[in-house]
Amino acid sequence: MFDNLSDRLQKIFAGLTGKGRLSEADVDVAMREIRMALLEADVNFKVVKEFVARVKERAVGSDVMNSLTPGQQVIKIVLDEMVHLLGDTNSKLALSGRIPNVLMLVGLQGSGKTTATAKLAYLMRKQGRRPLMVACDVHRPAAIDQLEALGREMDIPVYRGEGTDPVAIAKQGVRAAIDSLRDLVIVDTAGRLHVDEEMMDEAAAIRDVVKPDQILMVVDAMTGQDAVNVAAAFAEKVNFDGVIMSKMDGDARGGAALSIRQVTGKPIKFISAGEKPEAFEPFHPDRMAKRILGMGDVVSLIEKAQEAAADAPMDEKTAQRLGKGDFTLDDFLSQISQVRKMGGLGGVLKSLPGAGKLKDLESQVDEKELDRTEAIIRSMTLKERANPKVMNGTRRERVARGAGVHVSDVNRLLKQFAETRKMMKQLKTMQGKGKKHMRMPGGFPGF
Ligand SMILES: Nc1nc2c(ncn2[C@@H]2O[C@H](COP(=O)(O)OP(=O)(O)OP(=O)(O)O)[C@@H](O)[C@H]2O)c(=O)[nH]1
Ligand SMILES: [Mg+2]
Repeated sequence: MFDNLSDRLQKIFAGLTGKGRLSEADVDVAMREIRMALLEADVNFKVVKEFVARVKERAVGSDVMNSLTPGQQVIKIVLDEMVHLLGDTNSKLALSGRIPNVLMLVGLQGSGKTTATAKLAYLMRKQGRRPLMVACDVHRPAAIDQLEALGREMDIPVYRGEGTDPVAIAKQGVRAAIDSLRDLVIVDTAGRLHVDEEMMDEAAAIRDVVKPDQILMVVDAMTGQDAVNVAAAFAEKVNFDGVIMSKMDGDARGGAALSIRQVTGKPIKFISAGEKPEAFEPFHPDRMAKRILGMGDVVSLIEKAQEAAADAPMDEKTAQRLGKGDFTLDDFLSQISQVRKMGGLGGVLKSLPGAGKLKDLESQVDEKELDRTEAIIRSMTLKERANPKVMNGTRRERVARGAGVHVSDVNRLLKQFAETRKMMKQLKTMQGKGKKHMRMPGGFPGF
């Protein structure tokens, strides 16, 4: 699911993070692309418009953090706003203390109500509840058999009642739950192809007799915008408390999931993604946003970078020195410890977009190299670290002995350092001549 949207967003982000610096024009281009990607994913037009406006406002006005590149900063803002779009907090089911609690599922025909009734019962039983499912879909006799079959499979009882009055069946169902010491009733209702008066009235009548703790609207994620319109109609007529997004395993473009909260004001509470009873889980906006951004753990990397920066804020003098492209082996050392705080090189690499697709990433990353580099720098005196030019043959041998490495390792590090420093200086000179850009944080090439 969301594959297309994820791919598009990842490409946009790759363009951003690939740049050392971002101009306002870069941000504009990225915003336009994000807007297109969301519209093509069938996200509601108004929702997209507001989303892009908020991201842009924050991206342009934000204070750039030392440890984040401007590209990462924009991604972080997009993530925050996407979490907001999806509903901010985890939407736990609020159940009262009464026994039995009653949940009622509504939705269009084929949206996945009966399947979700069974999966929800299964999940609640895992949480220690004793559910009874009540089959109130009298319009399609096969629907009751379907629920019974699911109940047998999971070993959860189903109440099917007598007659053809769904309101009476619902009422008897709650009674049956009390008699058989069940503490949770889940009512499956009938769907229609379109929202119509009769269907709404029936749902409202069932609601009025069973007084559910929560009415959950089942929405087929694959139907996109239509689903959102249907939900809006339900919200007005029957009202409901939350949404179960079904068929998230299909090729849902994401439009329904991303729009429904903003359009109806109702949170997504569960997502259903497959035929198996286990394929049903509480909805976490933050996890979903990260999944949509398709960035592995890049987000947690950004969060760690923020923490690391908060731990070791750069002092003004260092910032100025680095701003001139002038840095020492001690700076190198502190950069290494930042990388370590972020889970080492392997952690950093694995978190980068697309890195998940690389095989044997682990073996390509030499964590030991970091250890060696750190040991070498620590074996040098402060004077040597500040001015590596004094490192003659004897000093190099002494440092190699101290760090437990070969002299060739010391030579390589010093050479690498000299090159990096030269490159930094060149970069800074070029920057000085270039036009004015958004401020960007320092950061060493090679890390
Ligand atoms: N792949 C997939 N299929 C699902 C999911 N949920 C439901 N389905 C399928 O969608 C079809 C309709 O599901 P039902 O649970 O019968 O839908 P309903 O809303 O009860 O339908 P009516 O009772 O006719 O209104 C069935 O074939 C289900 O197997 C899901 O999360 N993923
Ligand atoms: Mg059904």
